[in-house]
Order: sequence, then structure tokens, then C-alpha cells
Amino acid sequence: MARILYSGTRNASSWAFRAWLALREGGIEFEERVVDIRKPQRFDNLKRIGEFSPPAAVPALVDGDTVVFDSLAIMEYANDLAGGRLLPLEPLSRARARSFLAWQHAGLSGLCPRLSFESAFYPDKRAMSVDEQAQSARAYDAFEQQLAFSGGPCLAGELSLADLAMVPTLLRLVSHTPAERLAQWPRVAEWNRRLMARESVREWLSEANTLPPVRLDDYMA
Ligand SMILES: N[C@@H](CCC(=O)N[C@@H](CS)C(=O)NCC(=O)O)C(=O)O
Repeated sequence: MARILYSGTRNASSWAFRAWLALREGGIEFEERVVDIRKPQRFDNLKRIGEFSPPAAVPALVDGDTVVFDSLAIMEYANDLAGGRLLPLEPLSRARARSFLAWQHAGLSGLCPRLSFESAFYPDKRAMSVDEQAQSARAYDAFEQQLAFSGGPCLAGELSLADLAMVPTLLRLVSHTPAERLAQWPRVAEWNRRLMARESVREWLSEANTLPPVRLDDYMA
């Protein structure tokens, strides 16, 4: 039975990146159809996704006659197909991992909204504002504490959906954080280094880095 993941433009689709990562890291076989979500073709392309997936958004995974929509559902399904190895089994560790997963999925409390996923690929990065520095410090503090608690190298010890969900977040934050500042959170710096070195992450980014940047109006505003 063919599984088809409708994913999105590599340097613009953080949600598709998360779903794709979970499937790849789970060792799940799937065919990928990249949907161009750049304007203006975005609107027609997503309308076509809406013909079979209620949110009319990517990612969407078609598995036989089932459409799994929303990155979180796809990530959890990837974990199920992988025999549950992308979440800890011990209930409290699992709850901690899920807390980070849920925090990310619920929008990370609106963390640095102008530092979009797209901006991680801009060659000319601006400096973070004072407010963005404070907001990112709050996230880095939370990651650092969790990495210390679990003992690393990942948020729940072994790689889990929580880490995969944070990959696009780390890309946008770390790419705007000078190395000497990130050094205040040594566990986060090492966690980020390891995640970015994973084959799956490098595969997605190698293509993302070749695409023309997708400029968003509010980046410099
Ligand atoms: N909660 C959804 C968000 C998906 C999402 O916003 N995808 C973007 C592309 S990265 C999209 O297709 N947006 C179209 C729209 O919302 O109209 C998920 O996690 O899958």
C-alpha cells in the first residue's frame, strides 16, 4: 500500500519538515509530493490539497483510504508505525517529551513570530531585538534544564518526536543567535549540533539551502 506525503517547499514549510522528519527517522517508507507553497501558486496548490484534506494545508499523509492531516497526527502515526520508539515508554519521561511537543505545536507561546522558518535561510540576517533575545532565552533555558534532567543527548534522552518538532524552531532561533551567546546554554548548543548533523536533517536542508529565499514582509519591520 502506497503512502504519499504531501509536503511543502523546503525553505518555507516547517510543519511539513516535522512530519517528514518523523517518517524518515521512524524508517517509514513513503512517497513524497512536494507542494509549492510560495505565493502566488500557493493558493491554487493548497486548494487542491483541500479536495481531499479538510485543513487544505500541508503536510497531509495519504495512507490507503485514510488521510492523516496535521503534522502532529502524522508524527504520532510515524511513531506508531515505528513501534513506538520515537517517544519514551516510561510515563513521566513520555509526558515531559509530549509537553515539549505540545508546546511547540501550540505555537511556543508566540515565540519570536517575526523570526519565521523562512528567515533561517536569509543570507542577510538581522540582529534579534531585545524582546526576541529575552523570549529566545526563555526557550533556551527550558531546553537546557530538560537536557540536564534527561542527561541528553536529546530532550528525553534518546531521540524523540520532541526533538524532531524543535528542529525548525532551532533553525530559526540559532541562526539568529551569535555562537558566543549560545555558549551560555552549552547543552542546547550540543543538542543543536547533533540534530543538525543527522542525515535526515541534512537531506532536507541540502535542498532548502539551494532555493531562493522566501521573503516575508515583517522580517525587517
Ligand atoms: N497545524 C498544521 C499547520 C500546517 C500549516 O500551517 N501548513 C502551512 C504550510 S507550512 C500551510 O499549508 N498553510 C496553508 C494555510 O494554512 O492556508 C500542522 O501542524 O500541520
